[in-house]
Amino acid sequence: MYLTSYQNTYSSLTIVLMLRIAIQKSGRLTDESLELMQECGIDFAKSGGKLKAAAYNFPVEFLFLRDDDIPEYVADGVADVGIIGENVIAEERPSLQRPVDIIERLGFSRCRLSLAVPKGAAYSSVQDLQGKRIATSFPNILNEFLQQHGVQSEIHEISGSVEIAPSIGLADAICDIVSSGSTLLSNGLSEVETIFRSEAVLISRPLSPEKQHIVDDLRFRIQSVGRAKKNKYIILNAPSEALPAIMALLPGMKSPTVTPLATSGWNAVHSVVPEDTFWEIIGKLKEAGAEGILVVPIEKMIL
Ligand code: PRT
Ligand code: ZN
Repeated sequence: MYLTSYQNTYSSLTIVLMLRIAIQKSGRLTDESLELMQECGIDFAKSGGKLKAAAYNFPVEFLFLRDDDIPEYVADGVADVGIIGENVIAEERPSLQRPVDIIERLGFSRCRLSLAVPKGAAYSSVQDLQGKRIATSFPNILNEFLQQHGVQSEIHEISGSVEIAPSIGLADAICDIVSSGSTLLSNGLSEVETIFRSEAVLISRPLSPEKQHIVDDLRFRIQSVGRAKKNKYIILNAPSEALPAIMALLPGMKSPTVTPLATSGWNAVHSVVPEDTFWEIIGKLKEAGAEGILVVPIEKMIL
């Protein structure tokens, strides 16, 4: 049923037009990028070392690449869009020959780019890095931050194992990606400044109207999946006299659904509650007289 209506929509496009999406071949972004495509209802077979895969039910083709190559491939038109860490596109953007924009934030692979110094080193502000050597794989982002703060440091660009640079005498400080902080800790470093916050993003080059139409459809699906993850569906029982107080706590998508129960004077209330205020609202609902509260995950949420 779904497939039929989909084919009707795209039947003239599938033969001639495919949107090429670049995805990291193997790394921290890979699993969640593929999972997102599946949640968006896009089916394809990814087998072993293959560099390409076409979807069966959506006009896209995946290219599996190293993450650092994705911005340039998108800029050059080898791919149309790509999923990449925001830190990578921010770093590479100044050297791209053609425009590439972030068109959707994807909410996974969150991390931060931070400055760190050896534990015990004197540090009170970024001014303390004046004239110091800083090792990093992100010289452009670091340079911009230092310029904003009027600090001149020696930036040493290294491509990996940045965290060992101070202990081997290569640098006085580092600027690297931090997630849990355990890598810094085990290398005797203290995080002193967060200079950039990153998450996975969808990037795109300017596209023809036909390809843009496919991107718009993809973004619509991504947003529906993202919205669903940020909300919970709740069902509860409430006595009629408690309904005004309960309804005031539950915005729902328009307003809550209220249906009478077989027991007179009681109602079932259905609504949607944002994940971030969920526990607070549940507490208030109980206080207002709600009982038998069921909480159900939402798969897609289409406004
Ligand atoms: O092989 P390829 O070039 O494709 O991949 P890669 O090795 O360059 O990148 P990969 O897969 O490690 O990371 C891809 C993206 O994931 C990054 O560009 C970030 O946007 C995001 N990300 C999220 C991270 C981390 N978390 C992360 N923790 N990237 C790297 N790290 C590393 C960091 O470099 C440091 O060595 O993990 C260490 C710190 O982690 P904690 O948890 O100890 O703080
Ligand atoms: Zn990489």
